[in-house]
Formats: sequence, C-alpha cells, structure tokens
Amino acid sequence: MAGIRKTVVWCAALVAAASLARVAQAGDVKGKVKAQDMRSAENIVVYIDSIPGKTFPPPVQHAVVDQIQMEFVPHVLVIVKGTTVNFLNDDPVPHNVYWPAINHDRKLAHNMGTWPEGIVKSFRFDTLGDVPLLCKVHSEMAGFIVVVPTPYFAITDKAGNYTIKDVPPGEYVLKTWSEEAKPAVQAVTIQYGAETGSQPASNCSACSQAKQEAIVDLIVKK
Ligand SMILES: [Cu+2]
Repeated sequence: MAGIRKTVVWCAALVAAASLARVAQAGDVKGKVKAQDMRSAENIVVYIDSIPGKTFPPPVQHAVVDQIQMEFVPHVLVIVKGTTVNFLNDDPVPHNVYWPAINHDRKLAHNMGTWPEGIVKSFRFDTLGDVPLLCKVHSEMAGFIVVVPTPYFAITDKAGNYTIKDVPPGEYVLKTWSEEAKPAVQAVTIQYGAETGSQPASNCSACSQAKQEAIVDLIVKK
C-alpha cells in the first residue's frame, strides 16, 4: 500500500512539474518586413541576436547548399554558429564554391574547390556574419550563408512575412540581414504565461492560450 501511495504522490508531482513547464511556454515572433526601395522583401533573415550568457549547440544534422540549374539553392541559407554545411552539385557540369570573406573579413576567404555532379564537400561555419558564395566557373552565380548566434531565426517569404517559432520567454533584440539593405534592429518580449499557472493541468484550453505571439513588423532600407 505504501508503495502505491508513493507512486500516486510521484505522479502528482510530475503533473505539477508539467503544468509549471507550461507556464514558461515558448512563443512565436512573427510579422512582416517592409523593404524600402528594394527589389524584393523576400529572403530577408530575421533572427534573435545573441543572448548574454547563452550559447547554443549547433545541430548534428548538416545544412545543405545545392547547385541546381546554375543557381545556389537556397539563395540564402541561415544557420546557427557551428553548423556544418554540405555543398552539393546537382548539375551535369563542374561547379566551384568559394567565398571572398566572412563577415567582411577577407582573411576568412576560402576556396572549397571545383567538383562534378554527385560529389559533396562540407565546411563548418564558426564565425558569425554573412558568407557570400560564388562560383569561379560561372561568374553570374551568387548565394549567401548567414551565420547567426541563436537558433531563433526565420527567412521572409515573397510578401516579407516571417515566423520565428518557439522562442522561450524573455527580452530580446530582433535583427535583420538582407543582401541589399542595412540591418534593422527592434526589441521584442516573449512574456511568461503567468496566468495559466493557476489553471488545473488538465484544462487544455488554457494550455493553448498560454502560447504567446509577438507581432513585430520591421522596415529595412538601403
Ligand atoms: Cu558554377
């Protein structure tokens, strides 16, 4: 009997812990980027800037930049610092990958070489900032890798919309990166879902209400 009672107490503690975790539920940061005097509002990176005292382990899974029909795909890739990128060639002609700088530092220029279809070469990016990708075989080819400090990032669609999912509660600085424009900076807060703390853990309509949404529209210009 004592064993059963102990188990019941344990379960109650677990439920309480689960409901507390829900109180600190993450939220989404979303909005629209207005691109002033620019060709397009697409492919603008929106990310949460470095959080003091916090580092984020890079994902084990590699990111991918392909070369398809004479283009870098995607045109802009965002990764968290420390991520390894696999460079692919899916064209029946050899392509090259090189970058003349990382974050405008020419000492970090690097040539990955030239290789035919089907071969994969990898590189780990440990420096924050943008990496302009070029191909020495086809001078018209251009792409970008943007290395950011947190895993909370998004990239705009054709209309300039973005959504950064599952940001933990806190006060942050939101930043943009664009091929054409200067960075825009904006403060954003994801609040703790304090009120739902008094709700029973089984009340799941309250759980969904705890999901925060911060709407932040940004203007980027040259
Ligand atoms: Cu090429």
